[in-house]
Amino acid sequence: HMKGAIFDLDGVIVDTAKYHFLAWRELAKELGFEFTEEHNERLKGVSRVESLRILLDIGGIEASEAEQQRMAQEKNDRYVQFISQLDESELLPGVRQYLTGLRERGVGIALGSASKNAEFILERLHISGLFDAVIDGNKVSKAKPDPEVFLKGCEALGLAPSACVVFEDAAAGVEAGKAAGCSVVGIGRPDILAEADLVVGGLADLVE
Ligand code: B16
Ligand code: MG
Repeated sequence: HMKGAIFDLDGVIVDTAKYHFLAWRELAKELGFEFTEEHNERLKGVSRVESLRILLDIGGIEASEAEQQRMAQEKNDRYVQFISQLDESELLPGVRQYLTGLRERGVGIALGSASKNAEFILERLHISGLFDAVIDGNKVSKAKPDPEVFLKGCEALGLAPSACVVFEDAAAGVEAGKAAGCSVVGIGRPDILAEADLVVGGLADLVE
């Protein structure tokens, strides 16, 4: 019986991956190499600094700590420009209906995202009010697949992990949810999310 629900952001609530991609691709272009959508798959659910490390590795580029900080900042500035344009129309199908239904049933709702821009994105999408707690990249020190983000989500909801369900689109996130002791619903491809207890195409599939 589900008492709490913890949602990943990118890929579950909204497709921000396309904006991360555009911002990273611009940076790669400046550095003199092409960054493809296939490369971008490797960055999903991964933190900003780790994403940069992967990108530099793809480009075969070495950069000092200070240069890396500048690059991450530059990428984020571009990304923030894109997400400043977000509105409700970019909510993935079924999100508002599913979360509203959970609230009506008294289920606690939390966000569990790696993004440091999560609060801003929820505001842009006009869904901040649907969340009882927001655990994001500013509140965790260990990235998924470490369970920290979801353990903190359960704690913020005042619930045991066994009473909570995690909704995730990335393999590392599914792993993190299981490691926290939660049930996990995978959003996306069953072959990639094999560890999940259930896999659906999107939250729309769960709306009654
Ligand atoms: P930021 P999630 C993740 O969001 C994205 O999937 C990943 O591509 C991004 O690098 C990460 O957030 C950090 O985002 O640069 O905004 O702090 O899937 O954990 O909601
Ligand atoms: Mg995600």
